[in-house]
Amino acid sequence: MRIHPSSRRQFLALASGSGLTAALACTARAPGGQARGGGGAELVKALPDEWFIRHGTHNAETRLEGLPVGQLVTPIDRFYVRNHGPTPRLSAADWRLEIHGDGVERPVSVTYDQLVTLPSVTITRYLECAGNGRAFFKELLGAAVEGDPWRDGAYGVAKWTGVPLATLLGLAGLRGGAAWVMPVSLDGEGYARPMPLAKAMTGDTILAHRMNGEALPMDHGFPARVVVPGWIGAASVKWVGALEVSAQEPAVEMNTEEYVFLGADYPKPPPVLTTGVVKSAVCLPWPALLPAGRRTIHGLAWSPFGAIDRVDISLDGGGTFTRAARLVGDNLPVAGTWWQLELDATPGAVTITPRAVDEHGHTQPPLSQQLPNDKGYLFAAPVPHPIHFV
Ligand SMILES: Nc1nc2c(c(=O)[nH]1)N[C@H]1C(S)=C(S)[C@@H](COP(=O)(O)O)O[C@H]1N2
Ligand SMILES: [Mo]
Repeated sequence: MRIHPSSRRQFLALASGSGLTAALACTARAPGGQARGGGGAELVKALPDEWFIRHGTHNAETRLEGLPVGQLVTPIDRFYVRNHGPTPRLSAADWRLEIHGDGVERPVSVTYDQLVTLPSVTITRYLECAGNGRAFFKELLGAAVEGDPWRDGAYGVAKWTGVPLATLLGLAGLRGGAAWVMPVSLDGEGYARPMPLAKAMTGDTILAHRMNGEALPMDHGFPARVVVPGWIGAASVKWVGALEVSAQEPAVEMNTEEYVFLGADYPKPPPVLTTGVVKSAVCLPWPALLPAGRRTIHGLAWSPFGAIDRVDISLDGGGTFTRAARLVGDNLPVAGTWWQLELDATPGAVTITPRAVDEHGHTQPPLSQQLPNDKGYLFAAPVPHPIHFV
C-alpha cells in the first residue's frame, strides 16, 4: 500500500499530537497504574470480583449491577472479555495487516501508523457473546448444554473508532469473484471466522483501533480488531493480522464446529450463526436482595436490528406482561438502552421479567418457543430475575 508521502506526514503529525502515544503506553496498565499481565496472567486488565464473574482463566462476565446506571457506553474496565486463549501481547511497531487471497487484485500490507491515519469512523455498537444466557437453557428449560454458564453479562457497548473494511479492501482491489472476507487473528490459536463480502462492505463493519476514545486495550484486540455490528461477538475477531478475501467460503473451526447450531432440532451441515437476538436484562445480582418499599429497578435492552421501541414487564414469571418500563438515556440502534421500573414492593419473593421490542417489531420469543442447541447459543427468551424483598 502507498500513502502519498506528504499527506502521510500530515496524518502522522496529527496522530502524534492527539495523545495517541500516551494512550499506547497505558494499555498494559491496570487502573491503579500497576503493570499487569506479567507472571503468566492470561488477561491483561484487572478483573476485580465486584465487577466480574470469572469463567475459567481467560473469560470474564460483566456484573451488570455494577454498571453506571443510565450510561449506555460500557467503561473499558467493566467490559466483558471472551478469549479462546490468553491475550497475546502484540507490538504496534511490528504489526502488519495483510490483505490478500484469490479475491484481491494485489495483496497489500498496512502498518499501524498507516491504519490509524486512514479515514476512520466512530460508531457506538454492542458486542454480545453467542453464549450469553447459556445458563438459562439449564436453569429455565432443564436442557444440558456444553460451555460456560454465562448469564447476561457477556454484553457491552463501546464507541469504536476504525477504518471501514470496505476502505481497506478497496486498497487491495476486489476481483469479480470475491465473495468472502475472513479476518485472521495473530493470537496463539489463529482464530478466524469468515463473513460474506456484503457484510464486510457494510459501512459500519470496521477494523477498530480505538475503543471509547483510547487505543484498543490488549484484551479487546490491540492493535486492531474487527467489529461486525449486529452479529454474534465471535465474528468480531481480535488481534487481526490479515483479511483473507476468497471466492469460496473458507471452512474453519469457528464456522464448522463452533458458533453453529448443533442438536436434534437442527439440520446437517449445521447452520452457521450470524445475527444476534433481541435481549433484555435486569441489572441486579442473582438473586437480588432488596429492602421492601418504593424501589426503582434498572435494566438494559438491546437489538441487533435497530433501536429499542419498548420494554414490557411481567411480574408473574413471564405469563402476562402488564407493565411498561421507562426508557432512560441514549437509545441507540445496535447498541441498546437503559430502562427503569418503579415498584411498590412488599416483603417476599418476586420475579421481574423484561421483554424488549425493537423499532422494527422484533421481540423476544416466549420460553415455550426457545429451542435448545447443544452448545447453548443465542438464548433469546425473556428471563425471570428473582428478587427477594425484605
Ligand atoms: N482472536 C480472537 N478473536 C475473538 C475471540 C477470540 O477468542 N480470539 N473471541 C470472540 C468472541 S467469542 C467474542 S464474544 C468477542 C469478545 O470480545 P471482547 O473480549 O472484546 O468482549 O471476541 C471475539 N473475537
Ligand atoms: Mo463469544
